[in-house]
Amino acid sequence: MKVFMILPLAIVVLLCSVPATDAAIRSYTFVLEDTVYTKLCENTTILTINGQSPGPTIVAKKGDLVIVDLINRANHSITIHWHGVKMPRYPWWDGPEFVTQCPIKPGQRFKYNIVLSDEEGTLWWHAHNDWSRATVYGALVILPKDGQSYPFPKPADEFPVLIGEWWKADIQEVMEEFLANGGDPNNSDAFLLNGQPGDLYPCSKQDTFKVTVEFGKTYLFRLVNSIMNNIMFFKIANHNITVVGSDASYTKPLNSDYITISPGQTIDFLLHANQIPSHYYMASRVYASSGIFDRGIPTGIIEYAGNYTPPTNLTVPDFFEFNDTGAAVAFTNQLKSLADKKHPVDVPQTVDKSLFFTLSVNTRNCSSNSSTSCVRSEGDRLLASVNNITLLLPHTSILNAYYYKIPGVYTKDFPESPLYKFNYTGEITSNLTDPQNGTRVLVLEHNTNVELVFQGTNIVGGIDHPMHLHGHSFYVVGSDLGNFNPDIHPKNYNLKDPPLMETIAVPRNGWTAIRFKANNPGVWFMHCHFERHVSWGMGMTFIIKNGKGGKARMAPPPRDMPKCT
Ligand SMILES: *[C@@H]1O[C@H](CO)[C@@H](O)[C@H](O)[C@H]1NC(C)=O
Ligand SMILES: *[C@@H]1O[C@H](CO)[C@@H](O)[C@H](O)[C@H]1NC(C)=O
Ligand SMILES: *[C@@H]1O[C@H](CO)[C@@H](O)[C@H](O)[C@H]1NC(C)=O
Ligand SMILES: *[C@@H]1O[C@H](CO)[C@@H](O)[C@H](O)[C@H]1NC(C)=O
Ligand SMILES: *[C@@H]1O[C@H](CO)[C@@H](O)[C@H](O)[C@H]1NC(C)=O
Ligand SMILES: *[C@@H]1O[C@H](CO)[C@@H](O)[C@H](O)[C@H]1NC(C)=O
Ligand SMILES: *[C@@H]1O[C@H](CO)[C@@H](O)[C@H](O)[C@H]1NC(C)=O
Ligand SMILES: *[C@@H]1O[C@H](CO)[C@@H](O)[C@H](O)[C@H]1NC(C)=O
Ligand SMILES: *[C@@H]1O[C@H](CO)[C@@H](O)[C@H](O)[C@H]1NC(C)=O
Ligand SMILES: *[C@@H]1O[C@H](CO)[C@@H](O)[C@H](O)[C@H]1NC(C)=O
Ligand SMILES: *[C@@H]1O[C@H](CO)[C@@H](O)[C@H](O)[C@H]1NC(C)=O
Ligand SMILES: CC(=O)N[C@H]1CO[C@H](CO)[C@@H](O)[C@@H]1O
Ligand SMILES: [Cu+2]
Repeated sequence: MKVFMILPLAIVVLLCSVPATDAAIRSYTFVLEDTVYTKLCENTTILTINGQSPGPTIVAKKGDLVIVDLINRANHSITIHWHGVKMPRYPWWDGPEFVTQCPIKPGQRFKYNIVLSDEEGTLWWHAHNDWSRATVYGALVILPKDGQSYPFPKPADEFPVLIGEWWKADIQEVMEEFLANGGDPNNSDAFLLNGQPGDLYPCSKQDTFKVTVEFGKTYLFRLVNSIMNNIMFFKIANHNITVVGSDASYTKPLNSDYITISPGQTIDFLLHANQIPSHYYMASRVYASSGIFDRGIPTGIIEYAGNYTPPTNLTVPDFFEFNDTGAAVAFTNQLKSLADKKHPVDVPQTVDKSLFFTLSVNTRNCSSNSSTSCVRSEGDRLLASVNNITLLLPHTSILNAYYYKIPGVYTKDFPESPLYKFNYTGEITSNLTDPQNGTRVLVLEHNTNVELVFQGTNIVGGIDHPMHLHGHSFYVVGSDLGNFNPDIHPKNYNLKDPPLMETIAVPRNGWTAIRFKANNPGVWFMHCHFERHVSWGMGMTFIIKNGKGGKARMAPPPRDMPKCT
């Protein structure tokens, strides 16, 4: 027993939870720093990992264990989430501040163990405290195991492309300001592709992101939407693309001339370099079903190799209207699991627990809070909720409170369906807009087959909500505009080849149904991946109880867990 106790934790983890014999341990050091960057003709100090934003790309193989030694040398606390990694039995390393851990303070250090299991494809990592993820993020590439290959011809090369955002202001001030004044946050000053705004923004042309391709070859692009508050369209001028994966799960090949991608989501696609050798823009633009969030088009350049005179002016691809919900939803609805012999689907065919969650942006009269001076002309402040509950995060972590049985941190009464039923997508009466608040969790038995229907509401006009679940992937079995009808819609569910995702955009004033098996014991956050919505309270927490046997029990905490005091 003593010998076992002094084994390094990583080896214990490997023994317990990484089944593959050929799995490797890979190590990275991440130093959080305050770094000055010159962009858009101005100097701005931002938080970076190893001086870079986007930070380092982590490359691993399926089933590996990746150890990230995080050293905080910045003047700001941090936590990091390994977005889409299920971390079987180890919520301790999942990252969301005050849900599964307390922040790593300046001068402190924490070793994250990224426990990979069945994920294969593209994921990413990002800060998961306050608004730090604006600049603290990077790609996580998970290759097939040795001797295995992609379910498509081997590409000539592959490139991560992260869509990001740039504020000239201090991002924490942007956050504090909108939370204090009750309005919308300030918009960023630019969108980015791999950290660069591209030719169409001032002082940016010389740094535009470029890739070189050879005519006749095929390339794999790993697209990640890392931005804070917008779903994006993405296009490559003159080219169609073939989508082959999303959220580290392969999809049936899908030919398209555009992509819709939610914050949090990843899309792997193939580009066939089959056009006249030249230079072509890859470009992205906001999709926004509510409000005007348009602020430019970030570009990168695909440069064909060879002898030709490149054009002086490249054509910017035509985009849909920024508010074209039909186009945005049509792309997402075409995604299907590969569902072949080597990549079978495992959709729960029966349901043990049916959940129905409304997603709302809310308002609250400012005069009820004398310490608030609100900027909105309506005299109210914006909030957001799931089933009419605005999440209040505690000052310790929910996981800590669960594991050490600390009373008074959370209650176990998160509603399984709305307490008050109304026409969710119809006219909204003013007595519905002010939510309740609380730190309520929903407790599930181990191995429960869950069906969860997200219903967008028309409170404050309605908007899309890219919902993200930690600790699990889920199958997206149905989605449509309007109110969900339990007598009609389940008959049309796709239980054959639905896409397996970790983030799904619930359309504006529409619904989306997902299914998953709650087989990962621990504490798992679920929230909207629009940063302003989660800051306003659009999130909730699942506690999944231990099952029978060691492999169905949550692991104890690592010894270097940051203290909550
Ligand atoms: C940015 O900072 C550098 C080094 O401090 C300085 O040389 C440069 O002039 C600054 N640029 C701008 C645009 O302020
Ligand atoms: C660190 O941050 C605090 C609070 O934001 C600030 O008061 C202090 O001046 C900062 N220190 C340095 C060295 O930047
Ligand atoms: C937000 O925008 C307003 C209006 O442009 C500006 O006055 C304010 O300083 C900005 N806030 C931050 C934190 O940059
Ligand atoms: C009142 O507003 C302040 C500032 O936004 C906030 O910190 C505080 O939690 C609010 N109090 C209540 C009771 O809502
Ligand atoms: C892209 O696909 C569409 C049909 O889906 C087709 O009409 C178009 O010609 C294709 N474009 C290229 C460049 O292959
Ligand atoms: C390139 O674009 C600029 C600005 O739109 C325009 O003035 C110029 O004539 C264009 N050149 C060519 C070769 O099209
Ligand atoms: C999109 O916005 C335009 C103008 O901004 C408006 O005319 C149009 O009705 C909107 N379309 C949808 C589908 O809301
Ligand atoms: C806010 O509350 C005050 C006091 O109860 C009331 O006079 C005012 O009409 C309310 N405002 C709104 C927008 O509901
Ligand atoms: C809900 O509201 C929508 C939009 O106003 C309306 O079309 C629909 O008939 C309403 N549904 C019910 C059941 O009242
Ligand atoms: C809100 O007001 C409407 C009438 O304006 C009423 O029918 C409804 O029951 C009220 N709902 C609640 C939750 O008080
Ligand atoms: C949310 O809860 C508040 C407080 O109980 C209530 O006034 C409001 O009508 C509820 N709204 C909805 C949409 O259920
Ligand atoms: C922090 C906060 O807003 N707490 C409120 C939560 O809701 C209850 C009931 O409406 C209020 O009493 C609290 O002040
Ligand atoms: Cu949202």
